[in-house]
Amino acid sequence: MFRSNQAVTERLMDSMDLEKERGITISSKNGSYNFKDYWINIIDTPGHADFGGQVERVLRMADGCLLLVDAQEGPMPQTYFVLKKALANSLPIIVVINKIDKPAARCDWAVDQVFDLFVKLNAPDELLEFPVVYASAKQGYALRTLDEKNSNMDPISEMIVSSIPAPSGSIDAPLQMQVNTIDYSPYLGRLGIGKVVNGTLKINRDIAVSRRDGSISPIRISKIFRFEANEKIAVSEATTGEIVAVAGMDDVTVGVTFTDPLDPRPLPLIEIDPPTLSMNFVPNDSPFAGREGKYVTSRHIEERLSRETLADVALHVQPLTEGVGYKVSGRGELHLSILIEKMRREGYEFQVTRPQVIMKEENGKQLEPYEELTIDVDEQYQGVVIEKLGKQKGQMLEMNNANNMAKLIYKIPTRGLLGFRSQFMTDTKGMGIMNYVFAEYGPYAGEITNRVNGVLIVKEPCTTVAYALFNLQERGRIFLGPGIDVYTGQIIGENTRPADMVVNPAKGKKLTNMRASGSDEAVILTPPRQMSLEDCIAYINDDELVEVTPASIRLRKRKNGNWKP
Ligand SMILES: Nc1nc2c(ncn2[C@@H]2O[C@H](COP(=O)(O)OP(=O)(O)OP(=O)(O)O)[C@@H](O)[C@H]2O)c(=O)[nH]1
Ligand SMILES: [Mg+2]
Repeated sequence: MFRSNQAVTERLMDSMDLEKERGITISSKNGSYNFKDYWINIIDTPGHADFGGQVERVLRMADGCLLLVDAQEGPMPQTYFVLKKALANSLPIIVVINKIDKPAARCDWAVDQVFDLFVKLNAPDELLEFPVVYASAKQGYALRTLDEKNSNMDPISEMIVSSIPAPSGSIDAPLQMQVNTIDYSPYLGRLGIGKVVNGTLKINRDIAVSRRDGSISPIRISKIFRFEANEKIAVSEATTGEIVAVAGMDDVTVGVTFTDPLDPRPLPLIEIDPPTLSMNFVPNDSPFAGREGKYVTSRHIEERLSRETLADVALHVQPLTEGVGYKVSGRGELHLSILIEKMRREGYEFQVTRPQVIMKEENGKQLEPYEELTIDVDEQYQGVVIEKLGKQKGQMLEMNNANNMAKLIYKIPTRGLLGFRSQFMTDTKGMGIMNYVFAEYGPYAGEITNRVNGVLIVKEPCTTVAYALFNLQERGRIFLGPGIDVYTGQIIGENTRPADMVVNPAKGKKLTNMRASGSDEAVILTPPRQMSLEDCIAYINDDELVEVTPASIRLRKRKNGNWKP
């Protein structure tokens, strides 16, 4: 779709800032391209299990799937998850073994692993003969067989044309288009994205909308856009099989159907797996409240959260029964922390509590969510990882060692994974890969301690001083540097002991007339431990909060907790 002189960035469809920064897809995107006489619509989905809610709903727009598998790593837990969803929707599947340029690529092995996965998921026999294409997305070529030479992606497009049927549906049937994704444009407001399943959608015609609650009411669509390459092009109508974005319905939500007012035929609602993790979002009541944020009231927070639930059906928001604030439930740590990060960048300021997994009760027994965790790690770090996972109540299901690498598969309570990622990255010096996916609800695994150490708490408002921090280093690990304003109750470090300790990070040296010649003037500080948003969320206890503003992330003690200045 691009002229030869056009610059095309890597990972073109990962257009959000956060996606570029983190190198992962967060939101599903649409695009399309021309191949010979065909117009091929593509939908990119996130792979990470925390965003699985999106996979469930965008699959409704698809007539087939490309299942991407790394030629060296083989299928991942999320491959299992997305394949399960694709099979449940009876979609034809093309397996793309990607990254064949990697020196350690093992294509035949990867195909065998995918086959095993199909079998494990009870795929119908006809799907077991899935078509396979080999590719290097990075170098821009695809191959039908490993021994051929080729320098373009045509084999994939040919395979799409030959193995994925054109959209079914009839232009003459009454209109049906279900909204599967929401996009937002500052000029047009909310856009509903979906596939025209039957009939034709036209602007400024009377159509009906069937909402999630079953009500049907008239509506007018003011604009229709089709996706060409990665852009939106305005059109006056869209017919059966096209994936389009429509403007004009301000409160459009995922799941609504646009249909014929004379013969309304709502499409079935989309089923979404339930959330497993929740956190409270409360207005900021720290001494620094309102200093850095643009939107700070509980009204602002509510408005923003309810806007998010319109677009993200895997997210649930309820007002708290005790106190002001909202209980926000989602699919995992990443799902919620991305939401927090998005809000913070938009100018919101608020506080969040320690994440809680969502328990269930069955026959009087308490059940909690478990994940299947897969770890690939250099053998030298295997011991420390196994030890940590044991403490987190993980049960090892499988362990395979080959070429100095260990592959570990665990079943572990979702609770046990909170904050584990950053620990894992440190323990394995960034050389490990971990992936997890929701497995099932199982028996409560017992107490899991998220940290054994107490914290260092600021006694009174002050500005941190290097000399004081230097002395505090002996007591624990410091989270911030000198010259920073802090307040009573703020957490600035971790104690080496289990108890909390109240400290004064501004305590200067007693001045005397006697000065040793310069030697004690300059102190050398250990660099502070940088805590990311995810680190902070995983770190706090029940009597603590993470204060989130556009400029800062602070840890603090709750006001009415056991702690006293
Ligand atoms: N060597 C090699 N690396 C590749 C190839 N394709 C992608 N990568 C790299 O793999 C990494 C992940 O690529 P993405 O396109 O973000 O993968 P993804 O499956 O979309 O990831 P999520 O959307 O987060 O699930 C990037 O660093 C790419 O540069 C390939 O053909 N060869
Ligand atoms: Mg991606």
